[in-house]
Amino acid sequence: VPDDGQGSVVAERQLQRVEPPPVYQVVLLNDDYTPMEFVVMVLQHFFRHDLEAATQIMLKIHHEGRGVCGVFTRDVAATKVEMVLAAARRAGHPLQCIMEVA
Ligand code: NFA
Repeated sequence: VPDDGQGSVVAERQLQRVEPPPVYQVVLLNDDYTPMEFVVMVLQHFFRHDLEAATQIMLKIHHEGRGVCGVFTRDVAATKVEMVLAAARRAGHPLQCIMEVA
C-alpha cells in the first residue's frame, strides 16, 4: 500500500472494510384532518419533491395509511422529522412523521 502521509489509513480501510452509514426512511402517516394541500407542501418544501411526485406520494399515504418521503442518514432523517412536526403543529395539523431503519 502506498504511503499517503496519513499513517495507516489506506491499509486499515482495505483490511477492515468500513461499514456504510445506516439509512433511515422518513415516513408520513395518514390522518383524517391534515389538508391534502399541506401534505403536498411538506413533501415539496422539506423533501424536494416536485408537485407531481408530491401529489402521488400524498395520495399513496391517504389511501394506504403511510408513505416514504425520502431516505437519509440518521441525523438528517431526525432533523427532517422535527422540521415536519414543527411545521404541522404551527399550522394546527395533527400530521405524524416518523423515521425507520430502511
Ligand atoms: N387524509 C387527509 C384528508 O383527507 C389527507 C392526508 C394525506 C393527511 C396524507 C395526511 C397524510 N384531508
